[in-house]
Amino acid sequence: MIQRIVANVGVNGVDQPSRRHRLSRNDLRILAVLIALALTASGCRQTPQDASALRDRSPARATDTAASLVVGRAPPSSGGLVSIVLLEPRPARERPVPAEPQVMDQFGLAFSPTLLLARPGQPVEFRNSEDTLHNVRVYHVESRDPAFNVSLGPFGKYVYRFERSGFYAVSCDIHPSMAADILIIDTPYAAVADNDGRFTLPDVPSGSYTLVILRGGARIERMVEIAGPRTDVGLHDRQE
Ligand SMILES: [Cu+2]
Repeated sequence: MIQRIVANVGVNGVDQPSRRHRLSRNDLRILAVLIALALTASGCRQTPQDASALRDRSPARATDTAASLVVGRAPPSSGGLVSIVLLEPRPARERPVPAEPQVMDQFGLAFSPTLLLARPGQPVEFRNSEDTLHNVRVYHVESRDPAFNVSLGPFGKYVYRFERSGFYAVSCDIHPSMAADILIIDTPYAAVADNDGRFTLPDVPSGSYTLVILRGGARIERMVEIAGPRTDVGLHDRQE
């Protein structure tokens, strides 16, 4: 059952045969717990030696201003199973919530992408890019609390800021086949890998991080050092 956790999720709006099949609420709950555990674990494993070593290695925080493009490869998608990639700074650092919105579009009677990541407080812009009336109904999966339900006329848009972390289910009542998911996650660097497993995380300050890859019920984790304008964190070939 756990293998289905992130099954049937479209990646970056790329069409997949089963992209309109939303994750089940149980699947989302399990994945939310996995992600919470991953974040907690990566935050708790820091030792005093780690902290002093980092301080010694990064005088005057000069390295924080050197941003790197981080690329890598998670296990590729198969059967619609995709990887979610998280990069946790060690030690934890504050990073301002981006002012630019994440965008979820409605076009061709489908949401795009069907899995969107955003941070708490970051604007999420819902668009209707076709000459059809849609609505957007969103609720928090774990609590089942409704977030909002708005009507979106042709070429309309609506901006919402999610404050609570977790998975949200997105649907359109007018077109019951339309469904998507939003993951609100308070981690500075998170991405959905593409079908080949490739991911990019831009503007990552130099330093030590825990790289966490979640795919279905599997969790891959390792320490990485980010430095220079581009860092390739390599290929992860462990499937389970
Ligand atoms: Cu619709």
